This record gives sequence, structure tokens and C-alpha cells, in this order.
Amino acid sequence: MPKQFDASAEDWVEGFNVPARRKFAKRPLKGRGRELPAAEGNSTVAEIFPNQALVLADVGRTRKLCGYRLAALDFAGISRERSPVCVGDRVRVEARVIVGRCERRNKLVRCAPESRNPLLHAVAANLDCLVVVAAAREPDFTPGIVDRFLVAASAQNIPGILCVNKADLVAPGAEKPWLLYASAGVKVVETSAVGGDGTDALAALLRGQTVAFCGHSGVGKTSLLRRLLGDDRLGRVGAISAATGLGRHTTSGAVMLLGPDGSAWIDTPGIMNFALVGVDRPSLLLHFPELHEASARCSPNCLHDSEPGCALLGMPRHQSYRQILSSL
Ligand SMILES: Nc1nc2c(ncn2[C@@H]2O[C@H](COP(=O)(O)OP(=O)(O)OP(=O)(O)O)[C@@H](O)[C@H]2O)c(=O)[nH]1
Ligand SMILES: [Mg+2]
Ligand SMILES: [Zn+2]
Repeated sequence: MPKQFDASAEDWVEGFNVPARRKFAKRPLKGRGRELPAAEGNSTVAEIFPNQALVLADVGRTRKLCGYRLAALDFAGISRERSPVCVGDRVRVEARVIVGRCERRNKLVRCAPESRNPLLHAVAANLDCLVVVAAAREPDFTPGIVDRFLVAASAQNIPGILCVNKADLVAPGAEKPWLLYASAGVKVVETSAVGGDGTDALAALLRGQTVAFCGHSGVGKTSLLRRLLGDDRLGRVGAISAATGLGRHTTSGAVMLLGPDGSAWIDTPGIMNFALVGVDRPSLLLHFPELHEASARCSPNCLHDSEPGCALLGMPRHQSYRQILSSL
């Protein structure tokens, strides 16, 4: 698709078939832009497309597909992100061009898997809550990624909720390994996007807030949002692959949907692994509050790895902690 000229020499709007991240990521950093104060924003980013973003204007709640003034979004002193803005970003839009991005209250960021450091993938920004969705079964409940998301949220001071979906697949009397999260102080909600159990309770917790739903592929994030919003605005819901038992990646990019009382709920694509950014080994324990509390009983030089006498040995999330620690 040919380039279209829009407004100024810097405001190029291109067709969807050009991969935005490569072009943006390859520009040399000049640091000519600056983050705007929150008061200068007039729109919120709802979805990202190659070289364009769909924004929701504050006035009139109209939706506009906008290009970027890239020089204004090129900030000095921060790591390169693969896209100039992310879903949830507050931005300033003039004549269908994003001419500035506001400071972020917080952000959910991971290492972009397809690239070398320091290219980052900002999944969503300015969140009031992160809902970590896992399935009770199909795919089986896996604590590893749950803890990574909870740590990422905690590191950004975003309250996290664990939503265990597909509760309809749990046999009566079956073990529920996710209950250990409740005992560790994490809010846990069991839902069935299919049957509707627990979804009212979840909606009540999230009403009026900006919330991202994240987790492995196939756990039912899109299905849950469909159920919560009671409509058909979201794309196809994936079938579980019979061969692998894993979900297919059916949601291809984050998308913000508006719900009741100003709710802005963000569906994100399922991911296989979540590489943490901005969490270092010394601070990791702070994001496991129950382990941190217990560590007061350890000897002063205990690393809480597997030392004999470590007070964390045998605690439910100690294995998760050790695994994340070794990956940092
Ligand atoms: N039994 C049961 N199946 C569900 C439930 N929620 C979702 N599913 C099914 O699980 C499959 C995957 O659901 P999706 O909503 O596409 O999962 P997702 O988390 O959005 O997946 P990605 O977009 O790939 O990240 C679909 O076949 C859904 O019908 C549930 O509560 N119970
Ligand atoms: Mg989905
Ligand atoms: Zn210890």
C-alpha cells in the first residue's frame, strides 16, 4: 500500500501490511521527544496496528485510527520499545496523528521474545488491576506463569487478581492447587466463561477500572470478556488443539473494550513465557509477601535458595520463587 501524506513531513501514515515494530525499532534513538504531563493527553490508545493505533477520544468517545509523529515519541534515556505506544497509553492526538505520549502511571512490560535486548514489549499501561487468568484444566493449571505475572504487577504497584477459569471442568472433590494463592494473600476468583459461574463476582471486582487480562493461550481470556461484556465485539475464540492440548493463539494483539461505569477491559494475546523486566534478584522476594515475611526467621546471609534451615523451605510458592530467581 502506498504511503499517504498526512499533515506534516513527520506524519506518515502507512498501510497495515508494513510491520511497525521493525521500522520503529530500527530508527536510531535521538531522544528528541519528551513524555507529556497527564493533563496534556486527550485520547487513550485502544489497539495497535502496524504503523497506526486506534484511539478513543476523551471528547465524544469517538474512535480514530491515527498515525504517529515518531520524533515526538522518541524519548531519551529509556529502553527501546517495539511500538511507539501501547494499549492504555494516554496520548495527545492532533488531526489523526499521535503527537505525544503522556507519562505512564505503570506498565506491564516484558522482553520482546523475537528480539535481542533491550527491545521491550509494553503490553498495556495505566492499569488499575491485572487479572491473571489460568485454566483449572485444559490447559492444566501452571503456577510458573501466574507468579511471573503477579511479580510483574507487584513491581509496578498494580493490584493482581488470580482468575481460575474453566471451573466447570473441575471434578467434584478434585484437588485445587490454586487455593495456595489465597493462603498467600492473593485474591482468587473461580469462573466459568461457559457456564457463567463466578463471572458476576469478577465483574463486581473490576467495575469502573482499567484492567488487563493476561495468561497462557487458551485459558479463556477472550471468552471471559465476552461473557462479562455480554456482546460479540471480540474476535474468534480458539479451540484447544487436540494434538497438543494447548490453546491456539487466537487473540493477536491487545485490545481495550469499554464496559459498565467507565470500565476499560483489555484482552491480551496468550503467551508461552513472560520474561520479567525491571525486577532484580535482590528485590524479587519483596514481590512474594508471605515468603518475605517468613524470611525474617532466616539467618542473615541466607539466600533462600535451598540452604538447610531456610524458613522458606516447603512453603507453597518457594519453588516458583527459586525458578524466577534463577532466570533473572
Ligand atoms: N469448558 C470451558 N471451556 C472454556 C471456558 N472458557 C473458554 N473455554 C474454551 O477454551 C478455548 C479457548 O478460549 P479463548 O477465550 O479463545 O482463550 P484465550 O485465553 O483468549 O486464548 P488466546 O487468545 O489464544 O490467548 C475455547 O474453545 C473456549 O470455548 C470455560 O469456562 N469452560
Ligand atoms: Mg483470546
Ligand atoms: Zn532463607
